[in-house]
Amino acid sequence: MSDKRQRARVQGSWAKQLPKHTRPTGTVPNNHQPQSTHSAPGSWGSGPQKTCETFEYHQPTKAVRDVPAEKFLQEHNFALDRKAGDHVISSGPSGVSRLRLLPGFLPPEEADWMFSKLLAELPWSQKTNYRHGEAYEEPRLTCWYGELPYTYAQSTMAANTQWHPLLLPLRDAVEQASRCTFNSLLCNLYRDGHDSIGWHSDDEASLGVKPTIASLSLGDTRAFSLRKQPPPEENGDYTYVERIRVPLSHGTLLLMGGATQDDWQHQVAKEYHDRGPRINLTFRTTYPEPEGHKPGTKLRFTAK
Ligand SMILES: O=C(O)CCC(=O)C(=O)O
Repeated sequence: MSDKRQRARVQGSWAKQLPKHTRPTGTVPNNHQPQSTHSAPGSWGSGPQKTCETFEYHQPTKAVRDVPAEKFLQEHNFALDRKAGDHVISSGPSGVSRLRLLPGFLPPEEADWMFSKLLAELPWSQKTNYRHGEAYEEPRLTCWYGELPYTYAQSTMAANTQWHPLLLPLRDAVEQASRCTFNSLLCNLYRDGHDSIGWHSDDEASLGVKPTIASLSLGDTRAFSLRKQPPPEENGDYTYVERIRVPLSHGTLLLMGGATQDDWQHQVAKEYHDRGPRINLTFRTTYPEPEGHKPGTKLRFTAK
């Protein structure tokens, strides 16, 4: 076998020849020790030996920061401030951010029946969005109800006043529980664990200031994650921000209110094990876009 072919077999044809003298990564040469010029990397005893190298500990120049542990918000988890299901997740200059979790808002049998009807009967379709001028298909199906169109990610869902008859009593029940009124509904269908929604805030100007969003989950449980907006000095780096995870199960209602859309982002990430379909109904209130306003303009920039 030619020398070249043999090397390809042993290393993989993409492998580059190693430079003759490489220093194993992570070794910190002691400045006071002369370096041996006879080093033989990879040798365990035969051939010319290195003089003994020592390691010096250098204090990191930047303070080491801990990444805060993710908090879990569950029915039985009262670690966060709790008052009748209310969790204050932050309070700052933009106000208090609140979540309210109502597991079993729909009893299981009603939720089962509702889920199959909505899965079969809502006009689900896949929306095309734009980011930096490039089109991409949303990794989920959606449909929209409301007297006004809804624009996000540079693509508009047309106004649709033909509410499915099941959705109107459901809206009444959600309004009663939240003591808010909602004139619109964005429905999301996650067909399996590969469907998702990326980090974003529901902060389009058309949703108004400090909106309350009511989100009802049906079908398989998915993890709903929140992360805090970093302070300006972090230049958009989310490494050290607070994070919260809320498993949203069949029949659970989650209310997001106060400054949550100003100070936090949320997502439902892809999962790499089997997940069945899940429907999420997010009741909102929409307002006409302000005059001269580009539809879909965000109060703060985030991509959906
Ligand atoms: O599916 C969910 O729970 C979240 C949906 C969502 O974030 C949205 O519609 O803006």
